[in-house]
Amino acid sequence: MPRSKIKVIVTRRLPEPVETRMSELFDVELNTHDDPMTIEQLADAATRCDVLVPTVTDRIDGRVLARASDRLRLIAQFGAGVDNIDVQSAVSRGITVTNTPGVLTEDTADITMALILAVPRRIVDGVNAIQSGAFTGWTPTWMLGRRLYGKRLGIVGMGRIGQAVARRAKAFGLQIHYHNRKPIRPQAAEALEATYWESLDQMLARMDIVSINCPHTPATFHLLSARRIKLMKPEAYLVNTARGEVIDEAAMIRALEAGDIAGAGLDVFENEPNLNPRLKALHNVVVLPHMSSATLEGRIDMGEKVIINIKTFTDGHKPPDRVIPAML
Ligand code: 8YV
Repeated sequence: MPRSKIKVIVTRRLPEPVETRMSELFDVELNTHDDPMTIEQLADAATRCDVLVPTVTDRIDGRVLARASDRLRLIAQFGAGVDNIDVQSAVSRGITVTNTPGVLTEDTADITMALILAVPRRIVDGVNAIQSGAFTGWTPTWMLGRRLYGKRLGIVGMGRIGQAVARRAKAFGLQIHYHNRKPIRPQAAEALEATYWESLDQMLARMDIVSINCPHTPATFHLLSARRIKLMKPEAYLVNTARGEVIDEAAMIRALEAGDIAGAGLDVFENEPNLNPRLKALHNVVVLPHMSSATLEGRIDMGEKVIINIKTFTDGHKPPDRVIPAML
């Protein structure tokens, strides 16, 4: 691919240094208004570029890919998760897909830990009490939450982010348990004093806090099903900074309303950006607007990764962050 002719379409606004660098390197079309693209606009973009740079808000499904021209060779996702892209269908059309793993690990783990703290320790309740004027003085029985120290944290998905959560949680005195497709390296497990559960069901039944840190794939859709949520202890908390689709949201809301679980800290939802209003009404739930990886540094690093993936690909090499369908 001759470099001067590489046409790149970016679907959303990216941090200024990233857009500037892309403009220097490629014939780039930016979305200066930052309006999410419709299916029609995405399909049109797929006919006009060599490289498409989408984000989580763009659904690159079979319909869009069916209309892509042969010119489209690379989809360089700005994001770690690729569940918005039909990767199988892209790859079968000879389109390479890349993502940006690794650079949002620590930021995402920070917000996960913040939610693990916020829900049992009622941090948002406390802020609300101040703002509504309900704080009329300290009493021994007011604002009681639940202690973290010594409790069991069950991490579902012990990849980079899961392990980064585990490192933080261990420092807070939580006992680390995890469920994963396979156990992590023995040295890593030893350092974290982490217990591997082959059976997710058995782990869920014994945890005080469950944190979802696995990607959303066909295999993890509603992994926390109504049946599995029922296995959790009534005093357990659920935290999700991965993807809303990993939890059966309706079943989780029912469990929260019925007191079958004690609370939830959620950064992601099944039908973003639409939030089920019942979630907002629950006092034992802290909701955030999909912001776990939202740091300036992280977004710039993500942009760097996208640029490296595009450059290596267009220079005729395998880009470092290729997404292989068999790995999903
Ligand atoms: C990103 C995310 O902001 O990268 C991911 O998988 O969930 C987010 O934190 C978003 O995906 C950008 O596309």
